[in-house]
Amino acid sequence: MSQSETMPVRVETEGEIGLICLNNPPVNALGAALRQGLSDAIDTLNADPQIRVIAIHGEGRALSAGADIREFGKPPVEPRLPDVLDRIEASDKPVIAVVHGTTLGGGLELALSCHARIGLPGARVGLPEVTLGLLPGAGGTQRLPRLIALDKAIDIISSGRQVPIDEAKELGIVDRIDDATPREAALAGAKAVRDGSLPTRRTAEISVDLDPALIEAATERLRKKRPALAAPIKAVEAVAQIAKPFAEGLKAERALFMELMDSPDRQGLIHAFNAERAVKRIPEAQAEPRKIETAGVIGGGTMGVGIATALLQAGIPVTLIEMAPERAEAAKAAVTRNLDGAVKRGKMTAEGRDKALAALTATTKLESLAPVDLVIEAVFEEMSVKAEIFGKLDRICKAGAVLGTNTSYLDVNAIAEMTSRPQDVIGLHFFSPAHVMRLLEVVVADKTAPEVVATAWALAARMKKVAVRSGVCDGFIGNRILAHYRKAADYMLLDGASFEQIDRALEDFGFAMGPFAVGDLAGLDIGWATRKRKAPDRPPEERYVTIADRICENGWFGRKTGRGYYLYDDPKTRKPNPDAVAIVEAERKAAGVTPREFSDEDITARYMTAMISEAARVVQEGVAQRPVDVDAVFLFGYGFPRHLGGPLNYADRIGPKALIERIEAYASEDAHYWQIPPLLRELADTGRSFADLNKD
Ligand code: 3H9
Repeated sequence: MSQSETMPVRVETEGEIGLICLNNPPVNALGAALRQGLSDAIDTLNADPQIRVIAIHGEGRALSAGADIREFGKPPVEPRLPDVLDRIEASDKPVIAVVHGTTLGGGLELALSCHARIGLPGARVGLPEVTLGLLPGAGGTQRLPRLIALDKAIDIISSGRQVPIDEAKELGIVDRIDDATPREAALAGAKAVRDGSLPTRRTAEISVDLDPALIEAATERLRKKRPALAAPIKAVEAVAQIAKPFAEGLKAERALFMELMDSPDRQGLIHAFNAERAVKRIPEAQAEPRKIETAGVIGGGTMGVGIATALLQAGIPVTLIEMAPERAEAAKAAVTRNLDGAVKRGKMTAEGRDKALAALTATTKLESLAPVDLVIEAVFEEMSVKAEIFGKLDRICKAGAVLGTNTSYLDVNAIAEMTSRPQDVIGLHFFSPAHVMRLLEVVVADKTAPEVVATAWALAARMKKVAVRSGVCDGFIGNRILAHYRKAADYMLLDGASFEQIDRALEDFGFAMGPFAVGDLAGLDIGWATRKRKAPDRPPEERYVTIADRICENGWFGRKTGRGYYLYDDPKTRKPNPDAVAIVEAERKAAGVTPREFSDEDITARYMTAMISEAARVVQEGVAQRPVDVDAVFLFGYGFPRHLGGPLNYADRIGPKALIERIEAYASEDAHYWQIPPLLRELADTGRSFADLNKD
């Protein structure tokens, strides 16, 4: 017997075996129709007197990636997943599950509710709910600790990590591993149950001892490590409910799950998950990408070395160009160090590193780039230097080669015009360190060909990076917005807040580092050079804070010089640099400012409002396609706190009306800086949100 191919659940019988196949592409998410189908299938097979064993398996990529995320935040639809899983566990006939692909969340909870589990090679299992601001809400916190050691269960549930199937077997999550197709494994497993060679049991009936010390230690560790995140701590609290009878434990888990479902962090984290996927939707998605088999990188500085490392890690041979032989050698040594680091961190095997290094050529001859499919220029950020290089590339490179520039501010249209083939030129803006940071801002110039844009997305996928489409403007999406809100921090510093307080307030808010500490880390000379470049265009009415320039004039560029805003005698500590504090005081005096107090709330409100204001302009001008593209840039390139979902997702929490009120209040101090972006006004007038714009 077989049902329609389009049903999310198919039932088949073979003699005494009933097979239930989940078929809900792309990842067998456990949406309402699938839950109903699964529940009906269990009932049907239980009622069939011929059937003795039931086996559940999945079609496609995995058994199931869990609950359907798209249903979250909407009114619940029956049957609820926990009820369906209880029904499976209570089945009179033994039910087994075959775990293949990446089986996560509710998908693993489904397997845990079965009476035995078979894993396939290459499968991974996990309960990633905490990464979405939730906890396993369909029995995962009650069943996993019954099946495996409590400390291991706490680790898996509170970290959300994916467990390779061999480890899952060792821990006892699956009973055996079978090298077969999911359907074959389901049939073989069911036969083994029938023959008695695969024992079955109900997980809920396994007795368990709670060790409160493990719960306390895990809670304490999570409080220290990630104080801003509620979900992992609540997940451990749910695990502690195993001390109660199973049904009561499930009830308590449900209550904690629903509490998290209502939290704004859950909404922010799921937005972040969706943002990574939404940025793939670009107008050029249908264009055929060009083949990239070899690449050239021009420039052996930090960026060039990072980009070369990332390309090599993606399996693309690289020719790296430097000006002098010793600089080419130094660049090669730096790539080697990066790859060694990747081996150390378990990101790459030693053989992989050797293969990558064999695919690297470092040379001074630009002509070596004649045969490559892609060039990424990463030289000094100066238009005349870039212009010369692109003129040469135009003469050297083969027809159809993609010519990328890693500029972080300069006009990609102007760079493209240095060649006779502007259609092949594109901005590929990596973030430092380029082999670690996930963001790739792809700057599409006026004449960039659609297939060149599509090539950038294909390349990003190979490099496991998140590509975001940006139009041309000074600084593109990220650095343009940064340049604006960074000024808000400088204004607060001049007006009376200390750089230490500003950093701490923003770190408490959720940023990994405050703006002054970030400046010290990145090198204060970088911002200094940009300010000097932009000085001629600075409007006379703009307030200009000179503190950073004074610090740089002393040769204090941050960590690399041992001092900046902070002192770095001991690399682990950060103490305010008393000379920087003196400069702040002197500049306040020189500007005639009487310092005033700022509360931490005021600091974050001003900083975030400035960020949102410029982000709204970037969306309105079409530099970013949608608000979600801005969010992705900040989540994957600027360390924006993931649970806050990105600047414009966070803006919806505050609302356009409240943001406008803030700007109006701040404008009484500085009407040039604090202007209401027209898009914000439009949203306030029409009652719409940035989330609505993402759907347009
Ligand atoms: C949960 O289970 C709660 C329960 O404890 C309790 C309930 C009561 N739902 O990532 P990809 C879509 S919470 C809906 O590009 P990959 C995804 O958006 C859930 N859709 O592929 C994309 O759509 P599009 C716990 C989902 O191979 C498409 O599938 N589970 C879901 O790189 C392909 O995805 C998780 O947190 C979903 N659950 O990676 C797992 N999952 O094509 C979340 C994916 O329109 N998922 N989609 O852009 C993942 O981590 C990855 O998607 C996975 C595949 C590793 C599975």
